[in-house]
Amino acid sequence: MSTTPSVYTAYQGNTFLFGGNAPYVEEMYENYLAHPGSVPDSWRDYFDALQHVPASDGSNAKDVPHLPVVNAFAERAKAGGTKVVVASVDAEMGRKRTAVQQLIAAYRNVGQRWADLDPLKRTERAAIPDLEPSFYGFTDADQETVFDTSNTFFGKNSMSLRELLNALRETYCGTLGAEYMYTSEQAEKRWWQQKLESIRSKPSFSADKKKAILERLTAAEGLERYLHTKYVGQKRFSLEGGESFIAAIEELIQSAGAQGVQEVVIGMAHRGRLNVLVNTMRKLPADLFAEFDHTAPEDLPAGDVKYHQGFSSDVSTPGGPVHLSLAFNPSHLEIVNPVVEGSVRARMDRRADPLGKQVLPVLVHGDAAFGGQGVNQETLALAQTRGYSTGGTVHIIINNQIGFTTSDPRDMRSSVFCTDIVKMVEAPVLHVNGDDPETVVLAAQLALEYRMTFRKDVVLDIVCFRKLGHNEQDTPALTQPLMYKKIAAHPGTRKLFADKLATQGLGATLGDDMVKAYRAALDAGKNTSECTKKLPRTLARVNCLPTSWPPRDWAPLWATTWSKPTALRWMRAKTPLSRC
Ligand SMILES: Cc1ncc(C[n+]2csc(CCOP(=O)(O)OP(=O)(O)O)c2C)c(N)n1
Repeated sequence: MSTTPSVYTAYQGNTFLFGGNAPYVEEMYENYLAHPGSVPDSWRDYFDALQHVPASDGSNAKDVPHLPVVNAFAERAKAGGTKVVVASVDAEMGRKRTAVQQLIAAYRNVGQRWADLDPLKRTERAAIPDLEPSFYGFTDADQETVFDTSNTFFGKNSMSLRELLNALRETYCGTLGAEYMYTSEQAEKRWWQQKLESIRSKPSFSADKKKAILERLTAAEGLERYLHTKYVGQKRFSLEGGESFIAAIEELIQSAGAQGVQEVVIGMAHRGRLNVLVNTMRKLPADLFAEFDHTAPEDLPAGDVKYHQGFSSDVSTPGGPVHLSLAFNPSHLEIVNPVVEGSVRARMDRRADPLGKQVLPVLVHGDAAFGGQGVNQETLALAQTRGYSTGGTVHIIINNQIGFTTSDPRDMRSSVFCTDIVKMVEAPVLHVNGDDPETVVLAAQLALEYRMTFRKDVVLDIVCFRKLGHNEQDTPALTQPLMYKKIAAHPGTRKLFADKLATQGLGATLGDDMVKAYRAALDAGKNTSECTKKLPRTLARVNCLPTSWPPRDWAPLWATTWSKPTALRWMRAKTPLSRC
């Protein structure tokens, strides 16, 4: 084949096509020419591209499979016709090599459906035929056969079928189930394969990091339990069962700060909001308690106002202080999301930061609301547009597997995952078992790294459970007796993780000591870690204007009047705002 210099240059790095791999690639090319669908997607894309390279005689002639031609000569030779010598083609071995590539592709494509994601283990997982070697005709006799694995990132160019299967199952079917193969960007697919396969989707954190994760879980659980006993029956939309979320968002903010992000704008609904206020944004517990006690300087009206207020603070990160803004939100689930995106875009424009290197939107969703509210599809549709892009949003789903009182997957939605709407923009999704907090934190790191590298949306789906009712006035054991029987028997994510660290020798009393320390801090109305700067309460303030920014001329708007009373006056009338 003759190639133009640019094509030659493009293929120059493909050394994997040569040497010992050449016969294998040739066989796969034969298969492709006969049945394009029989080879893995990545190879099909590659061979498709070859079809546009002109033939060596400059004509438009297309390649045809050689194997039938070779076989025809062999048949003629056997029949005593023309005497020819043919190369021995081990067709069965060739078929197996192709099958191994199909097996690898199957794990990358649908491994997440067999992943160990549900802490409650509520349903039997349906078998997935294409993840089984027998589907491709492999038997036990093939387990020790060594195949080429240079197309993977397991660190070996060849592995036995047994070794390869273990690696694939660890990477794609453990407590992290990744979905990324639907992206049309080859570079992104390879990026995910490299990230996941090179570590087999397993975190390897230091003892201090593990302790820090346990501390966040302790804070998350500790606040909920404290409020539960102190303000009996008052609504707080408990996060219990989903404590890993607090570890994940902390990781996101700390890593974002380390990578140069200066502002994080968060949109979220009721679930876990008080926890984010105190444990993530470092609102003083004493201020929160004052709201429950109705002794706050700004007495809040009845209803769910605590769950609608915004907040701002600056928290310390390895890269310096990061400004956090939690957007005010109404009861209408998910509707705050485009507002957050608009706020982020405005901050990017003001900072002259067109790629969103300094400002990060984080949207926190419920599993039922995420796919159910069309505003998410509309917001996703704007995600990569020139006028509205925010350089990629990190979405976190607190997937407690229930929406109010609907918990049976057959009644909840028609798609496999609650995140499936993001496939409209090919956003990758990391589903992760909330009972494995270290992997949740690893997934948060990967999600952020993807967002900072490719400037696109990414989803972290934390599969967890809801320990209590929808709110504290709901008795879920009546409406979901089976689910809540399992939940009642669950010791709690914090306890499981504390026990795990104890068995690793990190301290038999570590967990209990942290519980006591957190409780003592709450008794004193304090946080266990302070923010660097407390900003005026309830003011979702936009600060840090660069001095170069020209002052806006507001004079033409001075005469503007409103015919209706303002929201503030309406709030002061103590009208309950919602039932949420
Ligand atoms: C647009 C809208 N529809 C319905 C409701 C009523 N509502 C409040 S919470 C809720 C269930 C939400 O479930 P999920 O998204 O899974 O979040 P969770 O409460 O389980 O964290 C519903 C239907 C609402 N507040 N807003």
